[in-house]
Amino acid sequence: MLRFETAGESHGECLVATLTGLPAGIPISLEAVNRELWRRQQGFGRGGRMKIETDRAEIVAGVRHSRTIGSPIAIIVRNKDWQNWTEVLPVEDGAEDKRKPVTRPRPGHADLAGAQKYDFHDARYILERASARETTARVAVGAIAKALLNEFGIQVLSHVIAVGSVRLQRDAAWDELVALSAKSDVLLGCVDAETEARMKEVVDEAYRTGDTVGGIFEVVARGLPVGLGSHIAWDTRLDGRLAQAIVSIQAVKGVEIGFAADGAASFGSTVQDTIHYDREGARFTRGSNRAGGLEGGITNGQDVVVRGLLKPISTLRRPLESVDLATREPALAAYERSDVAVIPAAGVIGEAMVALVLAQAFLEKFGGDSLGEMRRNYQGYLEQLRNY
Ligand code: EPS
Repeated sequence: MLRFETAGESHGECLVATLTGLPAGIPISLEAVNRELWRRQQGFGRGGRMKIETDRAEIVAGVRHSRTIGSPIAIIVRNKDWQNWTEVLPVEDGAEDKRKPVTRPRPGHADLAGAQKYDFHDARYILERASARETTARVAVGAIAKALLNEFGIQVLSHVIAVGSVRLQRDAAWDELVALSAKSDVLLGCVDAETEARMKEVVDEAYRTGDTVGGIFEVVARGLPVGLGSHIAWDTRLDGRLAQAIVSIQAVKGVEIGFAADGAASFGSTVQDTIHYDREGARFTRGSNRAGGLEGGITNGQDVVVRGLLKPISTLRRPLESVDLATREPALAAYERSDVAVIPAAGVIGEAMVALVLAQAFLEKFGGDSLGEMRRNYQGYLEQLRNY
């Protein structure tokens, strides 16, 4: 069973991630992990924190001589900003007057609900962990999951299909996603330059007005075999597992598998992906991929397509109405600094989450203690499919 955990506060010493359950022998490139961390930091609309941080992974367990050794992998990403917070968030008591209590909770953030639940009168302890800074750790382990999937010809990429009300009006080709992922200058992660320019205008407006803006990212996984996940139970259905993974990303409020929203507004005759057979290639084919590569919670061999619907970030430079936790008087919500738009970064995080769920499903089906054992299991299954 592949599982991961993260720990770390946004302004603490570092972020930590562990990943357990990978077989031995998977080639790991630190450069590739760091590239993913870099991608997560990009995009027009990111805030001042990204100028402070240059996220780099330190793999401290589970990888030796550039390969996994089967034991738990542990990764650290240090927060450069920590040096500015040593007196604010010390592990031991520290000076009371150095603390930076947050008593004016931000609508939309975890501040108020978290403070009530954990019985804090300072929302700092909540926001430090609720912050999307935590996703740095997810992207680090997601890069390791991608390394496993790559060994089996599976790739996971993303792009931005909407920023505010501006939406990409065409399909994106796989090659465009590949080109996007290789770029060294990320604007808004959209494959269409004209649409991206209009997306930028929306973010510009949010900058001007002290507002924030949300959007939609799409994650596409290519190269998957038929048969990951299962229809047999609610928690084995891969669509449900992917949905949970995506909605667990900070600021994501909705998820769509394939063309779910369009499908709900259409008749069945136009929505389902018709089945055909290619005798020369001896394989089943489909007339379209509106199901997003999943039927009955099982991969059907088409691209898996998952979208995340991101609300605008809840920290606004022009703060919303709130109440001071100490006085109970009306007050404007707290503001230190924040991002204005994070949709391309959320796409990279979405890739990591999808890669982790797919790697987990892949290991359930083909798992072994070494990469070689997994390959044999996988080849045996492909043989079964060929003989079907
Ligand atoms: C983030 C770092 C944070 C925020 C953001 C994500 O840095 P700081 O709080 O120091 O500015 O920019 O977190 C939030 C969006 C949030 O609401 O907390 C990061 O590394 O992605």
